[in-house]
Amino acid sequence: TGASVAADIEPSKPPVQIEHNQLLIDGMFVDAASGKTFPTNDPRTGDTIANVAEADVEDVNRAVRAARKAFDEGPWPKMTAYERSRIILRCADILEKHNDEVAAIETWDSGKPYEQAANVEIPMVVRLFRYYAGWADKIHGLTVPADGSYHVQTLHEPIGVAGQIVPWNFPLLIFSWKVAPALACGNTVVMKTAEQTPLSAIYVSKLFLEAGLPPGVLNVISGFGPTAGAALCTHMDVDKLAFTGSSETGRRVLELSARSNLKPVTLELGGKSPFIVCKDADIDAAVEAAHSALFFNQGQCCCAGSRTFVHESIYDEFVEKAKARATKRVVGDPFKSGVEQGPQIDFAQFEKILKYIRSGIESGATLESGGQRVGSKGYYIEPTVFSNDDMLIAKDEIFGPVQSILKFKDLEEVIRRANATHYGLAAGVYTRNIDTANTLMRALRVGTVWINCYDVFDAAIPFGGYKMSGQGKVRGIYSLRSYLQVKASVTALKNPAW
Ligand code: TXE
Repeated sequence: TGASVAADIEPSKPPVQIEHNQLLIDGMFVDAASGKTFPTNDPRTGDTIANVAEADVEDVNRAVRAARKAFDEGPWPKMTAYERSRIILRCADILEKHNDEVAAIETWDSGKPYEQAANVEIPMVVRLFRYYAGWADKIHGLTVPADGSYHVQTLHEPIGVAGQIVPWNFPLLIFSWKVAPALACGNTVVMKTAEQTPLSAIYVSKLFLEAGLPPGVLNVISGFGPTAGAALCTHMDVDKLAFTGSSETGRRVLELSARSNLKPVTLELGGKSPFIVCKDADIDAAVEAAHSALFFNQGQCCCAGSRTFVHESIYDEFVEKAKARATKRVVGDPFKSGVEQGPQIDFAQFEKILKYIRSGIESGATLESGGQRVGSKGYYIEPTVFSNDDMLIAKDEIFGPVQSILKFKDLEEVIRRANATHYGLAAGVYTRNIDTANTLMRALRVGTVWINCYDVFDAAIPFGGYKMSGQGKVRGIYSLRSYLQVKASVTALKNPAW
């Protein structure tokens, strides 16, 4: 067992300095009203990178006031859509210029491979802002042919102040999924970052101010869920909430909305996504895709392909190859070139994952490879593969580098088992048969089906869960819907003949 790792991973010095650690409220960087700070840690060592301002109710109130003012008095929703579009494009341009620094901050704070942050994630954030900048001046309503002597039209208007709460697995990417469509539609934003990863959003919000984003339009606060997060959810002046995180906290966010002003809520929650390998699949391609579907980002993906279903006729060969691939996975300091897997985000996640691994072993699943921590420092875990398991580890969201490979006999059975979960975020299908692909694509109750590919993310492709994986969509045209109100305007006609 074991991955290709150095026994102890010496952390390299990150190629960036942390200069910003405050809250952005009304275009100014300020300390928390209480003066409190909290440490954000380096997952490679557990050491503190920086102390950042800890927002609480009073800071949320200040941020919402600023966002409210920028919405009600302008300039944001009042300027022309074209001007808004140009400012958002300038934000994308300035971010692109600082790609490598932002990627380094992201890696330092989250433990994800620097090459992944610098070559994939930050460029995707830039692309996303450009995509939504393009929408800003293409949002318009309809004229409606109603009965009677009336002129009827619909106006698509921004909702107002959007409260947004993001997790730590893709700190800036998920920030962009929420901030970009909200701004494009003319809303103003109060964004609460995850307590594990506050640094990249603070840095980027500074860049956005330089790009000309007016004060109050985007306010960024760092702090904890039950304090700052809950204050945002219950605020009577917040008009809309968007949340990404665990299903449990998503439920809490809905409750808090219900108890306050019934603000509409979009949720992007957890998953236990099936990855189905049919008997006629290209096995080597499927092994590689299933591997990366699960292990990408240290297994910390809401859409991780965490139940690998393989047809019985190719099961043994698949397991052997999946195990060989996992054993070759390069685990190490995420700043080092060629490293595929860094540490898990924090001690709590690290412990949770090791507990699930122990539970897999105890409940009789076959441990094919991995299963241990790596080194003695930080939160590194071996890429772990289980076979013959239909236990707890194949049901709960583990959110770590643990692949469960399950055996199936026929399509009907795999459809039933794939759908037998409260989650419904995504699915992968590997087959060379178009009919099999179509059957699975239509039968799976999930928000995204990837056929002979996985984790294809694009600014234009909508993403969001069925069932308890969420409500509403991020990205693409569908996300605009959750940031717009529809007003019907009915005017009586004086002279119906015309
Ligand atoms: O999530 P939380 P945690 C899953 C994954 C992981 C588990 C726990 O299985 O192991 O969730 O992670 C804020 N009111 N996912 O504890 O609590 C919090 O501050 C308002 C899946 O980190 O959901 C943070 O900003 N906000 C997931 C955000 O919610 C509250 C990504 C997410 O934290 C709050 C992350 C409250 N009462 C974890 N409590 C995905 N879908 O990708 C917390 N928060």
